[in-house]
Amino acid sequence: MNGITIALSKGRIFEETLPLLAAAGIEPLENPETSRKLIIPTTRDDVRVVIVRATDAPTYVQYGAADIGVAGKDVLLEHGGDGLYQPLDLRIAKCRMMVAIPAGFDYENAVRQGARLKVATKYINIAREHFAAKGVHVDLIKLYGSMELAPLAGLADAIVDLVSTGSTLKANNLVAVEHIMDISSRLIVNQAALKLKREIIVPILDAFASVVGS
Ligand code: PRT
Ligand code: MG
Repeated sequence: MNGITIALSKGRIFEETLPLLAAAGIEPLENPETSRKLIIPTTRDDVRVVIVRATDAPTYVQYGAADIGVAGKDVLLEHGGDGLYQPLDLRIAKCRMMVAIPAGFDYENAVRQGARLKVATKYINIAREHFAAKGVHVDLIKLYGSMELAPLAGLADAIVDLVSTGSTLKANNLVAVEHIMDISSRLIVNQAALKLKREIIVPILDAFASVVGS
């Protein structure tokens, strides 16, 4: 196609990207929360939005199936970022990557004793680096969701997960014990598309940058 395709996941990323799109004169013509359409036209003939799983956005942009997209830093660190230009921190969908444990588990002591901990997470790369940097021995257990259940069900001693309000941890009697990093979402751009479709992509990038400020 002649125009460009933007990969977005529904939910917080879609919602929080809307004001940025608006600054570039782009308004999606359907709401992905209520529509089942996965390809959404916009008020601009030369721009369409594809709705992808949050973890798939980098893959669509990497292979050029989408020209630009939005992805969390968590997702980008796990993906590796191959073939992606990441020009802008959009400062949206903010949260923190944390280590959390069941209330009452003496994590500090276990670490001090050199115990081998079982840690459940969707974020294997981030967790591996974090514990390696601390010199803590861990067995990582890959999960695809509901990490909070793992310690309660006896699958793991600790989890590595995203926390925003903290209410999910609290509701499951878990406490955050380590802050690994702050997370926000970034604009990702296919490197070939940036060259071939410069005249469309660069003004959108500038419009986003003007909203985000510096
Ligand atoms: O939900 P789904 O399985 O479809 O996919 P997803 O979770 O990958 O997508 P989505 O839309 O939920 O998340 C997209 C991006 O939003 C993530 O990649 C993060 O960069 C960012 N983000 C910001 C968050 C959160 N805040 C967040 N709170 N992603 C997930 N959560 C989850 C967290 O994993 C935990 O289960 O919310 C729960 C904790 O929330 P609080 O408010 O109770 O602390
Ligand atoms: Mg989610």
